[in-house]
Amino acid sequence: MNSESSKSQIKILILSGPNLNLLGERDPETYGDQTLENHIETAEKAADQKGMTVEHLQSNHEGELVDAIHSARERCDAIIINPGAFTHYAWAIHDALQTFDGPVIEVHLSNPAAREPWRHTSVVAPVAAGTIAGFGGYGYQIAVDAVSELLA
Ligand code: CA2
Repeated sequence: MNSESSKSQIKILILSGPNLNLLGERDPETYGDQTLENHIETAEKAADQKGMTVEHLQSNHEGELVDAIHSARERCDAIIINPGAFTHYAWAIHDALQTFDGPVIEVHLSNPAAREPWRHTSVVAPVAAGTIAGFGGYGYQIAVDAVSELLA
């Protein structure tokens, strides 16, 4: 039973960009040993505790993520997005997110600011309410809590 039934209709779209489907298989020193499914379960549990629901799409294709953002305009209240490497150059994702009325939370497992210089720029950050980076899968829980606060 949800603890805050008044929020039962809030739906969060979680988007995962390219290569995140490989989590748990490679690079555990950078991205941890959890799978993407584990992270989505974390988000689902956090959302359920707040009376919210989650849907998730992972795609390696920029246009598919853009289409999902367009579709969310009619159906979802917030977007949590880890755009993967699209973070750093995908202006079509920036533009699509700008058309979305609800809060957008940018999540990164690693801390791109502490990595190679080309990761220091995010084209998503200017259209996000905020960015959570460097906390691994815990970032998804923080992001769900942030959505709850922003929509309260
Ligand atoms: O830290 C993050 O969450 C990133 O969004 C991950 C992206 C990277 O390009 C961003 O700069 C920061 C890369 C995702 C690739 O995921 C992999 C997972 C397993 C093995 C290899 C790559």
